[in-house]
Amino acid sequence: MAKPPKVPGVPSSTTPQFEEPTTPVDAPDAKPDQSEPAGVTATAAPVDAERKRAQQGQYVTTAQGARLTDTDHSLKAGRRGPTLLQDHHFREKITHFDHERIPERVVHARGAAAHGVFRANGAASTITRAQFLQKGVETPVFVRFSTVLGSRGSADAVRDTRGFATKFYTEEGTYDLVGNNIPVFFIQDAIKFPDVVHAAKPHPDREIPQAQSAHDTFWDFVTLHTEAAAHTMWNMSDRGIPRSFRMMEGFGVHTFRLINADGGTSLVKFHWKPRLGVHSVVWEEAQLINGFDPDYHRRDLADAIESGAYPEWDLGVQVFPDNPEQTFEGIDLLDPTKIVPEELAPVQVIGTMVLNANPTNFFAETEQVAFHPGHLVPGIDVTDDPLLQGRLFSYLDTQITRLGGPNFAQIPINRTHAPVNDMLRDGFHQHAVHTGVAPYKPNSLDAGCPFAAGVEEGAFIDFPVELPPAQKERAASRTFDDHFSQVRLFYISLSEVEKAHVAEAYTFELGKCYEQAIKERGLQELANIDPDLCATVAAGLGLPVPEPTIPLSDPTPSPALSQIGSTWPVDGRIVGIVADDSVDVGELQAAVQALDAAKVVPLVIAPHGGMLGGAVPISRTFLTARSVEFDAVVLAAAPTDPRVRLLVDEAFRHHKALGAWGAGTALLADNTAPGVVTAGDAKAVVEQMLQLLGAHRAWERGTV
Ligand code: HDE
Repeated sequence: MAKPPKVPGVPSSTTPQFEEPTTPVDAPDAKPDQSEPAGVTATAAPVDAERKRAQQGQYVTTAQGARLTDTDHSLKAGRRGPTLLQDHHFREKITHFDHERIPERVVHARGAAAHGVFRANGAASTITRAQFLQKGVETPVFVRFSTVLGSRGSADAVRDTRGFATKFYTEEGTYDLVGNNIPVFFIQDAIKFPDVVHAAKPHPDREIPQAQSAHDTFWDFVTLHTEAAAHTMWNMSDRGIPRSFRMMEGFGVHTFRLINADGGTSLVKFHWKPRLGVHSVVWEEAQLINGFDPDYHRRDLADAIESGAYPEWDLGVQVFPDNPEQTFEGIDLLDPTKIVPEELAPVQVIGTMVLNANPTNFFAETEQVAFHPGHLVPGIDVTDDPLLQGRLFSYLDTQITRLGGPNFAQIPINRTHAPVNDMLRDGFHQHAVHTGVAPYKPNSLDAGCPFAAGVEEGAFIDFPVELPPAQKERAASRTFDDHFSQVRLFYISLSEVEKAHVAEAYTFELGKCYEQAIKERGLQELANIDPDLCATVAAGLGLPVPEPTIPLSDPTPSPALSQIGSTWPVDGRIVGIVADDSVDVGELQAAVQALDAAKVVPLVIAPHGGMLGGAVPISRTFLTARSVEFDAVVLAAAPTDPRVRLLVDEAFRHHKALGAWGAGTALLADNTAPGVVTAGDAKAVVEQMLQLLGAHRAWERGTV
């Protein structure tokens, strides 16, 4: 056969272009900005040697384990001929690829997760017999944070509620606390969930806007259902745009019933309190982040954990007597649009969670994890909140489609750490090889097993709640009728800065609606919450201010609802240091070391990549840096590049701490403004910057 003519530039397929590696190597070391800050002690070994292996072995094989000699060429009838049907490797590889995606979650599709451990302090032992809440017990956990509205590939820093779902792998079975970062919900009955989600998701004709609430159908729904006013107000507040998953509170939302060893019960609401405080970005910053780093929250969580800055939360409960009315101080505990102010019922800490390991594989763990509010353990039970009751059906149902059948509990991330002896059999993706012949009860063939357990054997007992006489009806409790007083309570509890953010958010979102009637209904709702807020938004929209249609309530403010006004640890915060080849490298190193020592991540920004003075690694260039990546900016030089000016202006506008020494001070237009510091040397600047960072932002600057 004649040799094919040589086409210039096209290598022969048999000539290797480079030597392929033939022995497995360890994963590369952490990147400079992910290395462990000095002073942080690892509480668990997150990545063992085995997990560091990029693959499972040395040679590539088929799914059946046959070693392959080539995975780059399909089997063809001649080099230029058609591909043969007999090429099993080709068909296996492509068929598997064709089926790599599973349906995304209908809500909460975009998320990020981490492993960790929960340690109980024993404070709950008088109110619950749950084994994992007894003093000193440590329980492995897996936590998934999420946005609600966006698709899997949507941006992180959108205005939305965040999911905060925790799987406790307890010895008595898996307990899931499937909560949000907002303690109230849009609706009071689960039957409306498809409606609110249809309204909030992208419009069905063009499928826009993605991951946004600033559109007509969302505002149409929430203004027609006044019960949504509370959740909407929380979304319009800074809670809707968190700085980090690590800086969010979590709430169980519903009231749960705890049962102690003596059979005594109490009603509780669960709270996760972040050790780093609750912090948010500002709206303009959020919008920029979504362009410059759509993976902002996912990256932040993974980087913090990889660097050893493990996030921690205290788990707390508000405890209420289990009275027949299920109310506390007049607040209906079964109404998921209501909170109980912490000043009325303090949050009592019952344990602490630390997240100390990133998932090894996103799909296997974060995507396939399946939570369910009905995954309960002895000592924790549900209440009759109609929203929770509906959820108890939905989560099991949804996994059957999403995870391809009824055996999703056998997927590694979903496997309980307790022994399983169910009588569930067969079905798609059955991994268990069940023994025995009698998966039914009672039986006389498998030695009578399994037997039912009693309380002494640690059985889960549905608490025998007594129900008042009732008739079947499709109706809500009359005590669910007050839709406004707590919305006002939330608003008046905020600081002036936070109130201004709320007004801006309503003005932005209603301003994005096309329908005049929807804007007017939005204003009418605000008139029933707070006249000043209503007037500010109306002025922004250029519309008349409506009169309230109900008497305004006069609630006592709850200071716990405001998220500013204190100082918090700065672990894992990111400080950008602007430098160039003119800087004193010794001073620059001093700044880097001082930040490192404070568990803060210093990122040097320079005109070019590589090193400065042969000693300081450059993490970002003027091309790759944008202000939104940094919690604070320090200037060690004053480059004339306009992108540096923009960096400083944006950081200033977003209330971030700014500092400078030496030549860098030339870039600070006003070094007397709040949150702006200058000093003679790097160490002194860093010291003051750390103080400012502890307060999160210099809110008193009074800019946008
Ligand atoms: Fe969910 N919710 N939800 N939800 N929810 C889901 O379950 C649902 C509600 C929450 O990271 C779905 O596995 C109904 C409140 C989180 O995997 C679905 C109602 C709260 C997550 C579902 C609610 C939540 C979900 C979609 C009644 C806070 C993500 C995929 C109105 C307390 C979990 C899935 C994860 C996910 C139904 C309301 C939290 C469809 C019917 C209230 C954190 O089953």
